[in-house]
Amino acid sequence: MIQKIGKLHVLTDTVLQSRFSHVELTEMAIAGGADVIQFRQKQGSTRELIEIATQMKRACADKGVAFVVNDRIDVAIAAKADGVHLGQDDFPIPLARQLLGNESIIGGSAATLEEARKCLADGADYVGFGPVFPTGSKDDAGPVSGVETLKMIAEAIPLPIIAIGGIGLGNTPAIVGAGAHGIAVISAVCCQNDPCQATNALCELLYAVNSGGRHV
Ligand code: TZP
Ligand code: MG
Repeated sequence: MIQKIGKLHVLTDTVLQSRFSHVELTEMAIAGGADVIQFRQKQGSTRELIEIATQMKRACADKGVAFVVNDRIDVAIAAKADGVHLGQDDFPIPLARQLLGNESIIGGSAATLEEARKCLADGADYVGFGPVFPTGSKDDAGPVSGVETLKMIAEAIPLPIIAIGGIGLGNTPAIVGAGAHGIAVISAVCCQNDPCQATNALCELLYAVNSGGRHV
C-alpha cells in the first residue's frame, strides 16, 4: 500500500473529453509527475469499473504512484487500490476505515467547515475541499468557497487540505498561499492538448511554490 497523500491529485475523466481513456490519462499524468491518480467515473457497470480500475492500479503500481477510487469502495477493494475518496453522501468514512484498515488512504470531500470537521472526526487522511473556484466539471458542485474560506479551513483542520474546483496554473500559487497541502484537478490535465505536459507544469509549480519536501 502506498500512503503518500502527495500534492498533485489527477482525477481521470472520459466524459469531459473522449480522446484519452482512463488508463491513457493515468499513464500521462504519472509521466508528468502526478502524486495520486483518482479514478472518477459515475457511469458504467460495476464490472467495467473494476476492469478499468485494475488496469489503472497496475499502471500506478509500476511507477509507485498512489491509486485512489472515487465513490466506490467495492471497486477500490476489487482493484486493490491504495485508497478511496468519499463524498458526504457516499460510503461512510468510519465504515470504510473498518473495511480498508489504517494502511489505506481515505479522503473525504468537504464544501464547508462543518463538513471538513466531520471528515476529521471520521478519520479521513485528507480533506478534498471545494469547489474553490467555478468549475464546469461537476454539475452539482455547489457554491464556490474562494481562497479566503480555503485559508480558514487550512488553519482550522489539522489534515492535509487538497483544494479542488477550477484550479489550474494561474491560481495554484494562491491556493498554496492559502495553506492548502495540494490540489486535485480534472480539466487542467484531462482536457489539455498534452495531459503529460499539463501535469508536469502544475507539478513544477506546486513544488516550486511550496516549501514542503517533494512528493511527501
Ligand atoms: N469536486 C468539487 S469541484 C470538482 C469536483 C470533483 C470538479 C473539479 O474539476 P476541475 O475541472 O478541476 O474544475
Ligand atoms: Mg462522491
